[in-house]
Amino acid sequence: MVARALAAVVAVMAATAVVRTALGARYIVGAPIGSWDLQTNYIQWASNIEFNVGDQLVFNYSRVAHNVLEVSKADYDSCNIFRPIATFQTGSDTVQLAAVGSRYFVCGVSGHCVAGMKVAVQVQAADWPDTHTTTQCRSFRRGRQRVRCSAATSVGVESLMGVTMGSIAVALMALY
Ligand SMILES: [Cu+2]
Repeated sequence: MVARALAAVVAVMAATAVVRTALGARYIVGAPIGSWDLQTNYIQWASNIEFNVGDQLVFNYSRVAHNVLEVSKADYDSCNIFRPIATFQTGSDTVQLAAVGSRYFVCGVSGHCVAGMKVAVQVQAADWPDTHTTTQCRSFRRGRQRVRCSAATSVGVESLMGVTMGSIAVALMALY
């Protein structure tokens, strides 16, 4: 019975880990005070957020008034809008932050970048613990059914699962 319960827990935790790796945070550029416009201070906006790999930027704006160009650092600094790395112009554009490093975006409408419509984000490695002491549990029967747990150190996303499973197993142990 405990083994079946643990198997269910393992399945649930595995599913959760996949979802959490696939879905990062979603940041609407300029929100909550502003959006992608000529009024928002994007240096201030970005300074309040820690961007991680797997997160998304969403640019919401009027497509008749603005657009979004991803540019190099040099073109971001000089507001050169003539050699974009990527162009977005739907009015609601999602940009994946898929790798560690800096990303630079400007509005490509003449004069808007110079007026401050530019945002730079520094993307860091996702917040997974690199190493973690995890607890592994197995059920066994000696007189009555119990769960035995042992500690181990492991690496990566699985370690987070291990910690959560361990704490749930401890909670299960308390039931027996
Ligand atoms: Cu603009």
